Amino acid sequence: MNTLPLIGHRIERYMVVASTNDLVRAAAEGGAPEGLVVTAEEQAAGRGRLGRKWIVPRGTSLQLSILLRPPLAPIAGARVVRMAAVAVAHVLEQHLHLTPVLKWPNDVLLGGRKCAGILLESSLSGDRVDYIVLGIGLNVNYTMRVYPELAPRATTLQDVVGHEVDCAALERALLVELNALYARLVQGDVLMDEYRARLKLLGQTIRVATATEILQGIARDVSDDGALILELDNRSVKLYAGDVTILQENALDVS
Ligand code: BT5
Repeated sequence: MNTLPLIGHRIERYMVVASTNDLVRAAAEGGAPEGLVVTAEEQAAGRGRLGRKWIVPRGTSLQLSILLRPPLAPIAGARVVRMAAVAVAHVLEQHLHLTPVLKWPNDVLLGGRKCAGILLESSLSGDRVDYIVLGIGLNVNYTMRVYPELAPRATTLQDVVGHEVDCAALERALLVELNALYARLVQGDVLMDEYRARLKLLGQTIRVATATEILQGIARDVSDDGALILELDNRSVKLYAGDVTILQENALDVS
């Protein structure tokens, strides 16, 4: 029986797809209502940001996409990413008693390694969001040793807890959590407290590679609209996208 109120009121499950985000996008274009969830055991062309690949062995993990039509301005996209990161973190904390850390803009880390990634793709009409496709990948029941090239910076729940985890229960908990957080989000709660509390970056000396430049400075904050506020020698900049490397952990500032 399906008792999920909005997100997950309808769940379509596939064995193999190119990308779950593509199926949700097609459904959205066809007028599907928000809350549709598409899951896959395997993605032949799972993707990350900027054309990067998301690679997971078949049948081991959570790979799902969600259709949302938030009554919010386009800037709200960053809030939806934040919501997803916080939701994954809550589930790992509450169900597995782990201590995840969030890395701006879209990663969930365990022991300094990425265990989950979030991909948001949106369609805008005028100054409103038409739809958002929220893709979430969480590495569950395999060992990252199968991907030596990823292993230095990536991990799985099995690697962290030392045994297999109930993937279906995890998915269920994630959808329940997303429903609760989404309800708050559309009522105007930007979920900053939960996000900041888990954001390792603040106060650290970091390097950020954006599409056009590489900047080095101290991560001061993240704004409501999702920008990283980076303090350079003589000014601050707001960055909306980029890849972060922590250069130095400044103990005094660790939150
Ligand atoms: C992300 O991109 O982290 C977004 C991942 C979103 C995946 C979900 S699964 C369901 C939905 N359908 C899709 O097609 N995608 C979404 P980004 O921050 O760009 O990170 C991508 C980078 O992470 C790659 O270039 C690799 O270095 C690394 N990577 C690839 N697979 C990984 C994995 N399973 N675990 C950790 N890191 C991985």
